[in-house]
Amino acid sequence: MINKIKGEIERANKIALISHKSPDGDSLGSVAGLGQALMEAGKEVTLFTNDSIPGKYEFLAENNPFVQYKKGMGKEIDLLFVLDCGQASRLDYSETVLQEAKIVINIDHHMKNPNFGHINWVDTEISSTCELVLELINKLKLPLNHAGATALYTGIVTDTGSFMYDNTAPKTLRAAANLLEMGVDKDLIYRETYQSRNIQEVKLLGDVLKDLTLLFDGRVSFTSLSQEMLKSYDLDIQAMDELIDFTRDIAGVEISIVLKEMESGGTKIGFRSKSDRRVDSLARSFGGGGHEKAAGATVKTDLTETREQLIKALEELFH
Ligand SMILES: [Mn+2]
Repeated sequence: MINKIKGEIERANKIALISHKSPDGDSLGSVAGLGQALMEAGKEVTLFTNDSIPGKYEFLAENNPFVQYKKGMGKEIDLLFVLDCGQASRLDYSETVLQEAKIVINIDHHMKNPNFGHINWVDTEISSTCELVLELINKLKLPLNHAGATALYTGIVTDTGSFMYDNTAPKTLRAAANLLEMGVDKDLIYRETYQSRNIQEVKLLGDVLKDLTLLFDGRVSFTSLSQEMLKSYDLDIQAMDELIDFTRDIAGVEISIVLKEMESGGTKIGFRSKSDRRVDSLARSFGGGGHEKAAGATVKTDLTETREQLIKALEELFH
């Protein structure tokens, strides 16, 4: 596997990397981390995104030249890395890049990744794509600079819930320690990622929590955000992504669910679990995917209908 990837990197003149829609720290971090290493190695590299970068990750954009992908831009690309992307459809409109680029390497850690690349390195046991990318960089002996190390540390921190989730293995902490030894400013990363909340989000949080419902004897928490609520606080659908962790952390809650109404009228569903009940299979039954304890789906139904369907699915789960 490593040798195959090595051969493709050596052969390629133009390399691009791409993140998934609604990018998180792991998605942007892995693209920037591997991208920086390839740039340091003298390759011509493009860092594609297909969505706006959430405010809390803007600090990554300061040192990494992200470019918004547009149809056709992949035609000149010899080698494309798709990172942290559990399904090709997570690329949204930029899925066309898969046909445009000559060779596609898919590196990921999501369950049931369908191996849509020419080369696929999927490790569902590892904490984050960033940890996997660091392993790749070390094995290929690629040079990692400060910006790249910062990006990888960001992805490891965010995908492990600051080293709190059970995907945090001894080797995850070793990887993080190696990055800190390279001079990564962890305080800056925490401040930007967790301590730079938008005041409008905090105010909306107050409103949303008033309508929080607990179902199944308090084992499931439900919250919904309509477009109207988001707009009245001047926020978009990417906002309030910590709400789901907040409601998961209520005593007795095993699964937290947050519904967000999309501009199109459909619904984005987020799932978190802190028990043995897996949410990845639940997400898959709604056409989505993810990890055992953190997953999501996007559906065409509105908030009310989605909620009804979810309650039916949960009745089976808790039966
Ligand atoms: Mn990830």
